[in-house]
Amino acid sequence: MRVFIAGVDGYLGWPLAMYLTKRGHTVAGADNYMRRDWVQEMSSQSASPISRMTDRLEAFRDNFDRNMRFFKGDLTNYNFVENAFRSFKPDAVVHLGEMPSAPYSMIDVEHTTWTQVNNIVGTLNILYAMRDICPESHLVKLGTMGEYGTPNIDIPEGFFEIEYRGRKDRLPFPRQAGSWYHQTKVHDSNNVMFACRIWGLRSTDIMQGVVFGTRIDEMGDDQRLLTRFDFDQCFGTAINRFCCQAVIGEPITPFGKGGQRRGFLPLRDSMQCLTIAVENPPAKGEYRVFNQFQEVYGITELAEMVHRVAASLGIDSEIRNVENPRKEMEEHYYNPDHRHLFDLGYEPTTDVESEIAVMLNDLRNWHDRIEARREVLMPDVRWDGRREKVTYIDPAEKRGKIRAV
Ligand code: USQ
Repeated sequence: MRVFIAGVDGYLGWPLAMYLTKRGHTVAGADNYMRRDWVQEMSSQSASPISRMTDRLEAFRDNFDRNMRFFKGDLTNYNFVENAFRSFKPDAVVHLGEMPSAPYSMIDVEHTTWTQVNNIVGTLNILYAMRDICPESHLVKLGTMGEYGTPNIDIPEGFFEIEYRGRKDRLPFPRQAGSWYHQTKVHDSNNVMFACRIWGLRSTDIMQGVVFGTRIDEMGDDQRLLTRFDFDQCFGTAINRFCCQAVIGEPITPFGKGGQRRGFLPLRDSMQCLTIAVENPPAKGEYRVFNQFQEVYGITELAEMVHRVAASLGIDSEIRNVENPRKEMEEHYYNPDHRHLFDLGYEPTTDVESEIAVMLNDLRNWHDRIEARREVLMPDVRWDGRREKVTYIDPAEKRGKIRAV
């Protein structure tokens, strides 16, 4: 298949290009390197030393014996998207090209409005270009489990049967996102669903959980193929940050009570799941939703797991809860379905504990790069609009709170 990856320079996009190529697909990618700029704006850098795109493409050729076509440009520019699709003629478009950080979107009005315009306009441009240039192609759109929020009932995969005043229907499950960023994914979902209905496009909307991990096997030992790995408050996800904290001897920081539950997925399994979606397109006009995660864990459980695995590798770490800069439920019910991908053959390749060991070993090699930006670990972007570093919760208070969970 000819697969176009929007956002090919990112944490998921770059490894996905390799993973798909290894499976015989022809891959092209687009990016405008914004992720590199955002992380720099946070005064941070990738823990893994990533290469420039020209070096990445050369390494790609050396390792896979094929060229990957690369289009540099901005998805909010319709002409760019149209020309890229005309020239590459994709069978599938994997859309990873959005601003992915909840805290970044909460900084101030400029960051909020920019995030909303960037994400929503980029997706609309892709939908229009698909309609006009490749209407038979399949859009694999990266959404987020965060679209659903944390309702006090089970979460189905996108739709549920509901009976109301004696009548029944199959309707989209309510979305209650927790940040302006997560809201952009909700708006995208509505727009993609509408485009499938009116234009007969086909799409898989992926509600992905929190991804973690430093590598996939396809990278081999070639350092030029490394994907990025962020640990700052905006672009680092929970376990990734916890591992970096452990490696440089900073406390591991569950926010608030640490009873938040989320679906988690190793990077390797994210690649496998996105590929399953690409290789099993829905029918024309169909809009389907996959909940994409391996297992649900509580944040404290994960912090304890990182602490335990680190100890087994001779790394001494401590867990210290900090004030929660977000407005979110810190104890809640969470039981999302995730059957579709398993039905299509998803087989988890690793368990969280083993993957954490792999990560810690990699991160030890990049110790100095994390150490050099140690100050970016403590968050100061708060959901109430204040920009003020959080502080550690008093240990006695913390113990009381954890017992209550
Ligand atoms: N958290 C901590 N301590 C930290 C960092 C995070 O306790 O140092 C907590 C947060 O409060 C939250 C949970 O961990 O309850 C997850 O936070 P996160 O920063 O790992 O993930 P999130 O902001 O939800 O966003 C990430 C990706 C985003 C994706 C989302 C999937 O950045 O692109 O959409 O995961 S999900 O979480 O299912 O919405």
